[in-house]
Amino acid sequence: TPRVFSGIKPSGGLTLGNYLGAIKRWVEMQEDPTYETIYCVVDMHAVTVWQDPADLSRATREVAAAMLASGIDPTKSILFNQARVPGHAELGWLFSCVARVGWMNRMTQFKDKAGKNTEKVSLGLYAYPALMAADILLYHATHVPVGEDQKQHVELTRDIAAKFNHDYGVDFFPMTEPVIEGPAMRVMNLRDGSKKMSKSGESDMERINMLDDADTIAKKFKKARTDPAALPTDIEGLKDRPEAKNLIDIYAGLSECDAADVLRDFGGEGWGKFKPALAELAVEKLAPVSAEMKRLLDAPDELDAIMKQGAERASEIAEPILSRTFEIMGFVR
Ligand code: AQP
Repeated sequence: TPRVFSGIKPSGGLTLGNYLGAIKRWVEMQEDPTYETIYCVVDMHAVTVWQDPADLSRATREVAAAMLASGIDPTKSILFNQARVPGHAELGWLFSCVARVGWMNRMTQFKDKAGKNTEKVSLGLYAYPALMAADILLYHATHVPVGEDQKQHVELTRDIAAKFNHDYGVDFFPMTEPVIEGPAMRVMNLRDGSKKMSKSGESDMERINMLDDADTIAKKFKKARTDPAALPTDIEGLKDRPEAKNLIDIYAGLSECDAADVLRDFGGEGWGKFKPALAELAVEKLAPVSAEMKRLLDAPDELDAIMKQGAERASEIAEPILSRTFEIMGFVR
């Protein structure tokens, strides 16, 4: 059966981008009987930038809670955190020796995050795509649902698999497909429509957090940047209006329809009408999820037990694949 793997970094509170671009679609894939689904809190990726230890623990549980509260069912999917399965780090090292420095140099996310001053960034941030390839290929995952921002890293995963297979003359690692669908595949920053909405962006006003309360959500949408023109009546009218497009895409993502449907209802209206409707919709969709997240965060033992059990199931799949990888490479173990 096709196997799905995806992960979220516990590098801060989760955003609406993570929810619409990742978690919501993971639930859909879980419910599709064609797939076996593995979802991971990728804590080892989080420490590519500084994480206060207490924050890392909290964020790890928050990501797990968000997945569970959104409908990830640990009896249907494997849900665990990466640090509990050492095979990720082991295969990550082996893949660091397969990947080429030139490939890493082309990763736009690294360039965005590191800026010009690479003296100050960790080696891990640079090597992160090799660990991500290991996360996926440790399970021979065939499909990776991700936001558009991660497409380049999934392509790199294929390059690593192909080079490994070629160099060792085997047909061992599969060619993983990125699965990028839906209107909200890229949720943008509320203050700057050219940047994506990120957990670790500078200002809290630029993102909606999954745990934001109703008033905060309303305030953030009200202050979201837009141009002064009214909403267009068709999607053609969204060209060169990134902030307008973003808010309409968010509405479409939350209400599970297309931008064209949203414009059929709101085309010609002003932002004064649309923004409160958007805030109301976001609150309606997020409130039950955040209430359940809070309940789970008050029961860390329950969360930890679920992640531990998930890690045991993940290890059962990973171990034979990792052993075979060592064997193919000629390690004496
Ligand atoms: N803005 C977004 N729109 C759509 N999808 C998004 N994802 C993240 N932001 C958006 C998707 O969420 C999944 C998990 O991402 P991640 O948390 O592992 O890493 P990230 O993409 O680096 O997320 P952030 O929020 O930007 O974290 P920081 O600020 O810490 O780097 C992925 O599937 C991603 O596509």
